[in-house]
Amino acid sequence: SSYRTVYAFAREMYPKRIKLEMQYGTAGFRSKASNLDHVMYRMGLLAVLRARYKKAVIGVMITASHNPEPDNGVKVVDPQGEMLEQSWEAWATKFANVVDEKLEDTINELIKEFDIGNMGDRVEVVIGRDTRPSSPHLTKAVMDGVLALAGKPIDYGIVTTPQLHYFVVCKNTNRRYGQPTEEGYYRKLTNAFKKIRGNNYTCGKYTNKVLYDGANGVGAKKVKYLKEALGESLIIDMYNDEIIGSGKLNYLCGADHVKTHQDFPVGVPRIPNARCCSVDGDADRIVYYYLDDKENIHLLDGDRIATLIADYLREHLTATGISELTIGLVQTAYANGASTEYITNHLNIPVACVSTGIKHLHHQALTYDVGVYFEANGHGTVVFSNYAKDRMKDRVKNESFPIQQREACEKLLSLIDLINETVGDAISDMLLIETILHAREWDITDWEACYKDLPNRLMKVSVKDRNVITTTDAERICQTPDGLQDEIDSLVSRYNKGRSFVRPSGTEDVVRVYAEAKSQEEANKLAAEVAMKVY
Ligand code: NG1
Ligand code: ZN
Repeated sequence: SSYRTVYAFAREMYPKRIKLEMQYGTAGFRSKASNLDHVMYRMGLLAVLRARYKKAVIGVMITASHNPEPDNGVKVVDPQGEMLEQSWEAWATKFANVVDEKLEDTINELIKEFDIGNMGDRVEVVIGRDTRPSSPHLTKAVMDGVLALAGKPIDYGIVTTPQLHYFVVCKNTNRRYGQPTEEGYYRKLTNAFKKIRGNNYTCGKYTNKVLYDGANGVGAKKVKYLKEALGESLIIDMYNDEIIGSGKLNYLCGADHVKTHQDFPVGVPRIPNARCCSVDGDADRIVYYYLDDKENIHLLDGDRIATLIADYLREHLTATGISELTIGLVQTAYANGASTEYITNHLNIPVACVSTGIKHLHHQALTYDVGVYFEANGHGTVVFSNYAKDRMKDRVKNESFPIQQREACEKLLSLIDLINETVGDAISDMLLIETILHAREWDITDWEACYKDLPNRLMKVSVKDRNVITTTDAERICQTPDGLQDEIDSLVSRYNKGRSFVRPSGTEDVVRVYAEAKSQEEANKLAAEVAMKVY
């Protein structure tokens, strides 16, 4: 039977050699690549079962995003491009951790729990990988897992995480979302971009050139195709495109480095006031920044990107005249307090705060007709309801409405084509940001002038068991250990514009401490004081 194959494969090719317990977290599994053979094989198995259960195509992405090059990881992508459903995360964890001898039993348990009857269906699992040297080997392990349960693996090779999400959605929507190929992806984005931009490449203070840091990863490889398709409409000066295996992936460059260390990346020329952006190792995040005349870096992070986008979309949404359409912006507790204040009081757009992890943001964003969501680290996108899309399509066609309203609808529909609604996408986000800056005729300092960030500090604290800390209210309040929240409150109350919270990381074995206050010294001090309470 096929089960004998599953077990034989597991024992002979991908035996579980390590004791290390792994947990499927907000970013799937992450570890040293050498620990992951059996995990990949088992995620291949799980993906087939998930595909049979959902009667749809499932995705598997092999990447450790912004982590160092020797790491790797895996995430399962659900049919509509979302992250794997929460109830199956526990199954993924179980699959990864059972001993080889129990693997078949676990498969049978899952089949029984979800009553998966169609075990003969030759379901498709689409697989993508980043540029890590370990990724080809780990891809083979996933494919063998898929084959062991008689699924059909489709290997897309090296692609960005958002490209893989896009392929899954294209396949599951009968190509209504686009063609499930790389060419289809570039065509969709660049056609929309060029259509909106027209022939006016520069406008006011906006210049059509951006310095792009590819983090020596897939984001560099892929932008080459984009550059060609965009031509003169946007000149992307690409830096940090080392060959695979150079060891330089994310090293002193990339979105995570720039955001975490507020440090200008190596490999990008230090030109004062030039608009720069960095993506991360799987190109699902982006941040912008520039150096001023004194060589100080100014960071424009996910919060800034979100406000830029939300303000612009709101303006167009109002112009459509379809008054019942709602817009909302979703943040996490890591969003800078000044951004929340600006959105709420100046833009008058409702803001929701949810727990860390893109699935929570995405989920909340779906409750609006236009839902903008970004994590401060630059991961985010916009989602539109089908209702909004249909209403706008109707209005474009209906000549009884004023021309301005119909044009606003048309513009928004083009913007939707420019946006990867499935997940945060550095390349699509960049094109959207460039489109808005162009429309506003802004240089990067105009964008920055919208509001002033509160000084803040993010720290990591290593503790014996990070899970003794539990939180509520979108992670802003500690429930346990007893008394910790009171201590934080009392520290915070001594600071001007003070705010602080702690939570266990979902991706690292640490507790994160965040603090903001009126001055950098105060933010640092508050973070250090709160960290002391966590030890
Ligand atoms: P954790 O490790 O749970 O804080 C980090 C990021 C998230 C998100 C995930 C990856 C911070 C503070 N946290 O989560 O925003 O990007 O990694 O999915 O940046
Ligand atoms: Zn990433």
